[in-house]
Amino acid sequence: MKNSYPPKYSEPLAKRRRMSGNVSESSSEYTPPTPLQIPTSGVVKLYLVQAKLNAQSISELFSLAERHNLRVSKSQKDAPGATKLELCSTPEESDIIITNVHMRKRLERHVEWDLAKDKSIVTPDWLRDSVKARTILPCGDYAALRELKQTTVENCPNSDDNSDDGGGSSASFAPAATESKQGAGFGVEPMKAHYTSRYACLRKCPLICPNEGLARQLGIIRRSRELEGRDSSALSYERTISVIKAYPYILNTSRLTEVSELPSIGEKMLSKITEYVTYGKIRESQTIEGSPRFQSLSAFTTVYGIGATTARKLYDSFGLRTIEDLEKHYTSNPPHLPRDNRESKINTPAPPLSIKAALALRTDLDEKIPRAEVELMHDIVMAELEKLRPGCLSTIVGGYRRGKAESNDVDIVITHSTLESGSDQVKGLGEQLVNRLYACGLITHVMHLSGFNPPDALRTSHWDSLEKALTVFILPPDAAPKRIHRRLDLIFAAPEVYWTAITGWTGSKMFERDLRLWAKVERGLKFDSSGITRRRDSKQYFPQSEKEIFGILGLEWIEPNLRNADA
Ligand code: 8GT
Ligand code: MN
Repeated sequence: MKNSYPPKYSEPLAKRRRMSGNVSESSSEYTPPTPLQIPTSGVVKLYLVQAKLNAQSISELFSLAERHNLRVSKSQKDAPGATKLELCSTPEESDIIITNVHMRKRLERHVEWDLAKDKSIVTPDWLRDSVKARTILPCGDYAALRELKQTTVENCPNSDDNSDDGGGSSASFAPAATESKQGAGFGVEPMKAHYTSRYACLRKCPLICPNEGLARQLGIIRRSRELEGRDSSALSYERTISVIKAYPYILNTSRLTEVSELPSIGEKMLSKITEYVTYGKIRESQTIEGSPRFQSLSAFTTVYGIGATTARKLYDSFGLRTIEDLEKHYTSNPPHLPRDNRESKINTPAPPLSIKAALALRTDLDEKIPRAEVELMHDIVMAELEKLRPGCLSTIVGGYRRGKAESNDVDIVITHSTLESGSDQVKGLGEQLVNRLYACGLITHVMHLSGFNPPDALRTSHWDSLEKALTVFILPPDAAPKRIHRRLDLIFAAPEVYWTAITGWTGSKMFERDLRLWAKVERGLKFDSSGITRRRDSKQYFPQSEKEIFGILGLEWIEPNLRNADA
């Protein structure tokens, strides 16, 4: 196996290898384990940056890379194949770059920065430990450069490291050296929030920020990218917006240099910001806003069940331009149920919200909900719930919890106050409450009703820790002179996951995205609404307050009204 791959070694290395001989002879400290004798199912290509490595190490690493087949992850240990490590001669063709260089400037002498961001860049210990563990270990734990840690995680061939929701674990193979880093925040000083942080969950974003006008103009471009299906560009704008939302000073020309150094502000974003600071507006945002296509696609996607892809199809293939066109179209072409509906385990007499029905309710659903009405809706729902199952607890989450004066919908997390067998009290409650509210005339449609968690090997015992019901609600005739249909989301959480559900549903979206990313990249934890799991050994945490959650994640607690990281 040793000679199965003939890498085109660069001249100096070939010389060094000859000088130092075979690794098993020259390396006194390391005894490689017997290579696994299992068939290969894939190849992971490695490129070794030789700078800052002595001849012996280079030789050792080459030998390790050539001799071993590794499992991709522990969770795939029963898969028939293994992955073969292969050396390659250029960084371009590699999956993983191994280097002892820890400074950007130094690395750029060997690997272009843009290319480096597309790879996992790890220290030599990643290879040594992976071979020892006979598994491709999560690359993020061995990131060679701090500023490339996130992309190293994202590009790691280990699916546990790579997948946001994979939930697998490198468990017992995690090296002792990374123990403290992978801990659950206990004993680790919480990271202080600052507007220069790379993570939105470490930046304080008020509802209205000093540069709100700029955030909104960038928000128009973001929305347009989303409508056109340009998701990665949309995400770049989303990231920039969330950085601007946290910037505590009014932007002017003298601050542009500082802003250019903030995370997620590349050249393109800086030019938009400069344009705004100079002229008070961004030309592209104005052009987009005036564009008939943007106006039509925006209007179409306000209808529940119509996403960006459908909106483009209606515009491009069917030539529709206005909501009236949509109404005609869906009258003559009976609409399919939204995908969500068919997949959800709806077992309730309440009708689903077809696109036709959503069109009919559009003016209602478009109207914002003032805080007082959010509270009234909550009280009415909880009064009905008390009759059905006494002793439930609830928290209004989403934009309301973040202090928004008006919301687009109402999100409520519900649990039961009995800790003992509390999940039995909550299990199946979603369906019962929805049926009761429908029978009372308070719920008119149910779009989705189901357990929340996607199937996940690690979460089999967690099946019922969350259930959610996405519905349309209307106040009773005696409660409001003007009755408007409202979107109401009910999330039912077992008591042990009540607080993670509250944190997971408070938002904003970018804050949530980075909370999950931070947990994974910086703390070796998987955070979501149904709990916190340590990736190394699948240990689960069920914090009983929000501050405890932030503590476990090693983060300064940020109050909900400073989590407004989206435009
Ligand atoms: P708005 O309702 O006024 O528009 O504002 P919002 O309350 O911030 O938005 P939202 O769309 O209602 O979402 C509330 C929060 O719940 C967001 O942070 C979002 O990330 C989160 N959220 C969903 N759907 C789901 C879901 O299926 N699972 C989890 N865990 N969170 C979700 O919107
Ligand atoms: Mn909401």
